Amino acid sequence: MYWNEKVETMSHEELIYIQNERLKDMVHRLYYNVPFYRSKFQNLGLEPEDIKGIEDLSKLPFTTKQDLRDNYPYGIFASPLSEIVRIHASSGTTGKPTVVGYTKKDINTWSELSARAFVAADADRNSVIQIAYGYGLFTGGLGLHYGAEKLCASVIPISTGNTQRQIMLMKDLKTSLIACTPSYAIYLADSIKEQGISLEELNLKSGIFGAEPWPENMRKEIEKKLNITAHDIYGLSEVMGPGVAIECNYKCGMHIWEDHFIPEIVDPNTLEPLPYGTLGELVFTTITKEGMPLLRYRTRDLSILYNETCKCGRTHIRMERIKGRSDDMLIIRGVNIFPSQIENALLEIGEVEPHYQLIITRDGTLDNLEIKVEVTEHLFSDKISGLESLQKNIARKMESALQLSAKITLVEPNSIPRFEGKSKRVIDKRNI
Ligand code: DLL
Repeated sequence: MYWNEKVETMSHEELIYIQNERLKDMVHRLYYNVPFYRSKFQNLGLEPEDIKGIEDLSKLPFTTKQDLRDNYPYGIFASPLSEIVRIHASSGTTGKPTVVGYTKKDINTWSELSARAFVAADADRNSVIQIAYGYGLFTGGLGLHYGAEKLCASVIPISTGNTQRQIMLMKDLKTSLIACTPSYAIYLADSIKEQGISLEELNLKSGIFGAEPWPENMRKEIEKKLNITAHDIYGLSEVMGPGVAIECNYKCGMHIWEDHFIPEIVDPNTLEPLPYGTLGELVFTTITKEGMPLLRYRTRDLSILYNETCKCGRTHIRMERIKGRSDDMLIIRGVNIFPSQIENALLEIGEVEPHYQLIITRDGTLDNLEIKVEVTEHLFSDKISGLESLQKNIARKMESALQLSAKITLVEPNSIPRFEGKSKRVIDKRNI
């Protein structure tokens, strides 16, 4: 089943034709509307007319998260604010978030792509879809919500948290598709079992899970524990949020909607494009977005592209599940965290050394973050009450900087092991 059969199964030649035309339009639009891109072009001695189609893609400049940060908040927008109807934000590398804006047309496209994702996961207008991704600045909730409504399914916009209520509504309202992070899916499954609810009492058939990495054995576990078929869904706020790519029932990679995005795999060190079938960094060029189109956006996600046609009939290229990152971003309980955000927050607090260590563990299915922080010599010899209030202060600041609660452990000066002068910042014990 398809949501948009004509587009989802169109021939490679047709797709390439569409990409060529859209790319040329996009390049013109960015050159004339976004000073940031115009100066990038000028620095490369590139004119919009030099781009005749996707064979010229590698001539185009890359865009990085740092570029978004340097142009915070609206510098990369290609539409005036009067045309922007929605703003989302994701973690930046330091204090400020990465801001993205969508026009009415962008929201329509996003809804179309989310609807395609739901249908790929066997949903239709008779489905009851429980969206347990966060609604808010995070793109998961609202992004999928609009797609589910477009499909005319019945949507339960429950957002995250309150597992008791999630389970009660799932049972009473006969949810047939659940959308949440894979780790929460396992937590839900375990909680359902603990409550003595049998799977026969539920109407669950499938789920779409993403926003964080999850290995194949986790899919098996979710499918078994919930008796559903589990689909991987990928996306990122900068490009479009969920709806960039989804697995079909053959689960041999996620189809990237190539009528809207041109993917590439590049070597993260040399930035040279790599052939299909090779592991490298995923890069996206958006070819229809109006609000904040991006040329060759470096996702920092490591994956592989496969261009052989899939048995499902969809012709759009497939990406392998995310294999890791080419930077130090961590995803903890579905929240993206950069160690530099923690460093920044600590520097603002003072009284502590900028030496810290992040210890991430998985307790059953949920992630825990412990931040060990070295305090100054002077403070360490201070009264216990002083240390306690510092610890509380750090915990509060971290929660507001990261949008995630962390256990704060204050440690003696010089107690975090140093390697070549630097402390080992991250100890990830989750094994994913
Ligand atoms: O996580 C969008 C999303 C929402 C995707 C709901 C899927 C479902 P950001 O918060 O901007 O957007 O985080 C994007 O999350 O660069 C990846 O590192 C990671 N990520 C997203 N989906 C997957 C996935 C949303 N299926 C960052 N597998 C991306 C592994 C994923 N990592």
